[in-house]
This record gives sequence, structure tokens and C-alpha cells, in this order.
Amino acid sequence: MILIKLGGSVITDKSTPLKFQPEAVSGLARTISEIMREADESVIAVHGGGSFGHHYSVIYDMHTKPDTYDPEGVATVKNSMVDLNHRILEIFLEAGANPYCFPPSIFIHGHDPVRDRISEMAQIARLGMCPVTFGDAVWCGSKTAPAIHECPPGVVNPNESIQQGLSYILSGDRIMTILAEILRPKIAIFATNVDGLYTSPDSGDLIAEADGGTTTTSTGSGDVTGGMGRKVQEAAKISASGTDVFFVNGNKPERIIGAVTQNTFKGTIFRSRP
Ligand code: IP8
Repeated sequence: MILIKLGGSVITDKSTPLKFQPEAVSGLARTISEIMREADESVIAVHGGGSFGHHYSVIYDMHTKPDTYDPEGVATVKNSMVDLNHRILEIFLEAGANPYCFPPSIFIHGHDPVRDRISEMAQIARLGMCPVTFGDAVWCGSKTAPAIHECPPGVVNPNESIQQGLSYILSGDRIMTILAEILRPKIAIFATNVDGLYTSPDSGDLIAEADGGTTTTSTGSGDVTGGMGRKVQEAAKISASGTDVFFVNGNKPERIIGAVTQNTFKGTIFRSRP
């Protein structure tokens, strides 16, 4: 099985709110379809939020830390991710990749993976469909907060309380680790809009092999989930659990095939350290 993350920087134009990139998604979908048919590999795809989910997460000040975010913000972020996901599913279907929509609320309960659901994902993938999931706003319970009720201003009435909903932004990168640790795919791929990790911002020198200690030079992704730094952290965890991880340029889908066949790979690899 191949686990692939379709980065928000490839599937959307991050400089423009809500700008989808159908041609890029088409290239990725055709490649996934080819891997499923010609390499006879099952594939699970995870996509990021790009200029959909991140755009609204910034507006509503929502982050990866569980908090009592504005319910309108939670609803808006979720709607934008469903919109983005639906566009991706349509293109996958057209390309013959047989997408099976799998929102994270199906296999994540609070912060915990629901193992049966994740196994089901693998089963679906083995039977000729491509489960597609995504980073999202996730509900994680509620907390009791004191309510001010018929008290002078500024005085909390200890006998009254209200329930407030807790939620957080779950990154697609984090989902990659959750799935990889349970499903142990053959390889995990992060497709972004750059060739891989570089030694310094302007050098153009690609790092062929990296590990958790590799420092990233990318700045200002605008992602509430942490951009390239988060990807490096998750890649290090995935490789530590026994799976090789590849960073490739998703705008050059032939490089994804290169990672799968491991013949002509161009990008950065995190070798597994079981
Ligand atoms: O782009 C975050 O997923 P990511 C999704 O994979 C949202 O970090 C809702 C911002």
C-alpha cells in the first residue's frame, strides 16, 4: 500500500483564497490511477487545506490546540474542506481512481484513532478504491465553564456553569502519521510544490536524505498547522515506525511514480528506521 499526501500548495493556489488547481489535481489523480492499475498497488490519499481550510482557520483564529473556537468558525472551516474534498473526488472519479470519501471524523475520535475504521480503509483500498481523507476541524468534546448569571459585572457565580464545545485543527500531515503507524504502508509520499528539502533557501541544493534532525528553511507558509516544519516532524515519526518517506514535487507526477518504483527518484527521502 502507498500512502500519499496531496499538499495544499499543489491542489490550491495558496496566494489566493479559495483558488482550486484542477489541472494539478488531475495530474495527481491520473498518477494514482496508474499506480493502482499498472503497479497493482493500493493507495490511500490524504489532502491538505491549502487556500480553503487554512484561509478560514486564520480568519477565525483556529489552531491545532484544542480550544473553545467560535462555532461559526468550526462550521465554516469544515464546509470549506468538504467543498475542496468534493472537487478532488470528482476529478479522481474522472481519472479512474475510484475515490472513497473518508472524512477524519469517521476514524478519529477526539485525538484517538479508531482502529477498526482505519483497517476498513485498508480493506477498501485493497478492493480497487482509493480512500480519500483530509485535514479538518475536529470536535473533541466539551468543557464546563463558569457562567456569569445574575451577578454584578465581573463576579462569577460559582453555582452556575455552561458547556462549551472543544475542537482543533487536525492536519493532514498528522493524519499521515496516524495511518502509517497503524497500516504500515510500503512507502509514504508527501507531494508538495517544491522538489524536496533544500540545504538553504537560495542554494537550490536538494537534500537527498534527511532525518528528524534536518532543519527546514521554509518560512511563512501561512498554514495554521505548521507548513514544512510539521511535515519534517511527521516524516521522522513515520520513518521511525518502519516506513520510507519521500518528499516529491507534486506538480511533476512522474516523480511520484519514481518514488513508487524507486528507479529514478528525485526528491528527499527519510529512510525507515524500524
Ligand atoms: O493542510 C489542515 O490540513 P493540512 C486543514 O494538511 C485545515 O495541514 C482545516 C486547515
